[in-house]
Amino acid sequence: MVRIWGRRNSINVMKVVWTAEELGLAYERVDVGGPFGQLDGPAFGAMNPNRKIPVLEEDGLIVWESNTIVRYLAASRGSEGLLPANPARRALVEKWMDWVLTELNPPIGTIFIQLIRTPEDQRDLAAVQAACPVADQRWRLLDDVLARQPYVAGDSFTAADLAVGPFVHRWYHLPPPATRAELPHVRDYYERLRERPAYLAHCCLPLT
Ligand SMILES: N[C@@H](CCC(=O)N[C@@H](CS)C(=O)NCC(=O)O)C(=O)O
Repeated sequence: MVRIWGRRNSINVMKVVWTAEELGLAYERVDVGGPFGQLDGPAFGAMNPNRKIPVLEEDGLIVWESNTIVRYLAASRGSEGLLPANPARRALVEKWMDWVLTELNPPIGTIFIQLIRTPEDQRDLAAVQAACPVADQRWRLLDDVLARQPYVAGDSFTAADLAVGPFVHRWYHLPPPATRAELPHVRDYYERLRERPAYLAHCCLPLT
């Protein structure tokens, strides 16, 4: 049985839970992190010395780093659809997973942490203002891609969408002064993702 450690409002936990659901896996999720704590304890530290969520546990195997967990789940279940075995086709999926970590997450993470997780009187609005145009640039790049194809890595739903999707909901629900450029293809993509029950149930949560 798969066990996923992490609170459900963590974007990286969402990605993993959504993957498990898309694969039809039986799994158990344990609330840790954020208000649930426990990341500082010795038991959690033995699983993940980074003291971050998510962590996946299966038959004695422990995996941390959400994208690696997504790849492990897809590959171990032989899901060619989510993660092709062919190296070239696989690279077209994986490059977007890395893009999320290195390009998309930093500006969105800054805006999210400041506007949602930081008390109003302690917010760094200059950091938000600096991050908004960077985020806009990242989304415009994706909008151009989605003008030519329905999913991030091509014509079908893949692990690239599992990495990008949770950010799309987050982006559309950030409050002012977060700004949002008009992005017709990202908007259509968001509607396409919302047709997937597991995306709606696990990634379209109120921002907390
Ligand atoms: N690169 C890591 C990032 C993990 C991470 O930053 N997790 C955050 C939640 S999204 C965390 O553990 N925060 C501490 C907490 O929840 O208490 C991954 O993709 O798994």
